Amino acid sequence: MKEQCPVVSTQYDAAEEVGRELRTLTRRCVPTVHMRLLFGNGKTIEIVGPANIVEETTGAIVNAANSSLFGGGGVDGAIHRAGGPAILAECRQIVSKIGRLHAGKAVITTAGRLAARRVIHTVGPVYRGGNYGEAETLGSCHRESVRLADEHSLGSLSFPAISTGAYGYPVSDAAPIAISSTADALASAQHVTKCRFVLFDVATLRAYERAAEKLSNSTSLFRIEKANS
Ligand code: AR6
Repeated sequence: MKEQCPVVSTQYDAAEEVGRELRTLTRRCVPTVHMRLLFGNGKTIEIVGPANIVEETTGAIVNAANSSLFGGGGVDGAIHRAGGPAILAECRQIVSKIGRLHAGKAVITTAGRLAARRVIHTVGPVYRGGNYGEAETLGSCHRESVRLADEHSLGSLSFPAISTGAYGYPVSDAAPIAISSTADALASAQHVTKCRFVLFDVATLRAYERAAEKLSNSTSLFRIEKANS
């Protein structure tokens, strides 16, 4: 009898392990939409997470790049690793034609091996306290990305939390700018009908949810639908 205990416990551990793996897989395949911002014209903004943007199946995913467009860490590194060398090759061609990409601007490339059709590379502002035009530059990243997706007849695109990692932008300040500038650009887009904020961690996710709720109190442009409402 005594000898059976470890066996039972091992089976239990194995079952638990399988359960954990299944939960992880489910999370990976179907990232949760926590909030939908529903616009009068049928367009939507979704707030999603915790999730990995490289798994998105939208028309384009947005890369928080640097001006060299030669790759880096964070979401930039993840996108180049998952998408493969075709993305970097096209970035190099672009830089050889137009030079370094200024903050607030955006360019578009292939998505290589990714499920999304294209990658839009934009350069967010490095946060230096907030008095160096950071808000305007961050807004421009979002507007330019939507405009470029629209120019390429894409119906949807996914954003990470641009500038809030290595570039140091406080997420509580960045989130309202990201959402309101995206909403403005989405309103005038011809082809883009859906934008998703795909957020890597819970703190960033919550900051975006709070920002959306606050914005909804001061605009009639959209109404909010929560996942559990
Ligand atoms: N999916 C979604 N979001 C992610 C992922 C992912 N796979 N990986 C990280 N994030 P950062 P920045 C989140 O540093 O602040 C690079 O080296 C991350 O948790 O990637 O604009 C570039 O080459 C954070 O919330 O971008 C530049 O040099 C957000 O993405 C510089 O970093 C942005 O973090 C750009 O810095």
